[in-house]
Amino acid sequence: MNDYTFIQQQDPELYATLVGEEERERTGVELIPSENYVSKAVREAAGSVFTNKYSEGYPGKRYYGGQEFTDAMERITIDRACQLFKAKYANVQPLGGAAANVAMYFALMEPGDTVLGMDLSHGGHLTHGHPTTEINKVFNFVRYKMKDVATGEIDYDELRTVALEHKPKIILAGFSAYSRELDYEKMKAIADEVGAYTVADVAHITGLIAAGVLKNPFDYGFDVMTMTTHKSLRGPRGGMIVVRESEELAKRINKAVFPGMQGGPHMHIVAAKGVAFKEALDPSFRTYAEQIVKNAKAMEAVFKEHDIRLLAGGTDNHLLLADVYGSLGVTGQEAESVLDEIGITLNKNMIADDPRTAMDPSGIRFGTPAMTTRGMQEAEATKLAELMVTVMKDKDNAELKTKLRAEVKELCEAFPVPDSFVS
Ligand code: DSN
Repeated sequence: MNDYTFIQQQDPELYATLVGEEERERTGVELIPSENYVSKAVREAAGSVFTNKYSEGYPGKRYYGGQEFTDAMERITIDRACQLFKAKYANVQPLGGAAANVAMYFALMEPGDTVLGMDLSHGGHLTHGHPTTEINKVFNFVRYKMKDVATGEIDYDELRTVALEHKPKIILAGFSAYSRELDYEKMKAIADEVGAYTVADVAHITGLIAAGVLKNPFDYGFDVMTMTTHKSLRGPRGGMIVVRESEELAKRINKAVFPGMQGGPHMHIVAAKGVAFKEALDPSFRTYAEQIVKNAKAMEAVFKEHDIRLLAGGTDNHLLLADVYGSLGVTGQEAESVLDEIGITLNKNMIADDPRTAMDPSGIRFGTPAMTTRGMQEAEATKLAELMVTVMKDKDNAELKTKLRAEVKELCEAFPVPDSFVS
């Protein structure tokens, strides 16, 4: 069953952890909205000989020799990235989403300049300037929020007022715990009014944008998108920056990534990105992305039936945020733990204006990219949501948990993770 013959022989200690993780992923349902299962082809590329190579620079302009195949491979990956996101330029070297955002900030701004981004407590991300981050010492971050937590509508009037007052260099759209579409057109109009760049951090919704299921910020004139490649896009763990059309911005971004922030790019991961992008360009990927949203809607329906408060009133994308403490008296940590016990993995999460703490908040965040990769559809999404609600309502019932654990295992056996996604 395993691909780890050599590790098994030479390193039994580490091998045991790989076997454990294989088993965990095989027998449990992954509902962390930022996780997914990649194809065997992506894993082959990620474990390939490109890991041996130093390739500082960009195709045709490297600092070391021996780049015939790395150049060809990176060019293929860049071309595919541009096709997926309707971009003219792409930098496929950022090591992750945080690295991509930091490089983007330095490319577009001078220290002390201002970014207007979504408040973390309303769904934004740490790298959008949370006070605990290093980047917060370099740039000035001001924030926008939802106007109405019940609908998720962003307060665009307030966003404009803050923009006029603080004159940000960047208006940053994007989130890691928000379930509605954004009005990119309005944000772009406000950015034009104050002379700001428009950047969308689309890390969570990359796959949905690439498939055309959610709006592409570039269709509304946004300048840049930053992202990760391992979430709904179903690629290897890594980051990327794409530029709609400005060569000047693309050059500044390339300089900021290397030599500005990073050393040798991880060429095995760049190759794996290329493989994943080809999969995402296949027409079957659109069907997958549509199903992600249908499955999230099916889960939404169950939570609503049980009167469990959903932040933003529901979802337009792949994720949901539920106020389990307010609705069921179960904390986010308790919910995460009890769901873990029955083989459903998700994460506790702060909700907007949460009275509790980050380590034991009021909410849970869950989503459908990974379960949809296994071929699960609305019936399975509904069943999973019902299992979740049942166990959260009776979290100390050991007999019930044993029964539900068996049901989750059975579901997983019926929907194994496929090796390949292209026919
Ligand atoms: N850690 C990722 C997430 O789960 O949303 C983003 O940073």
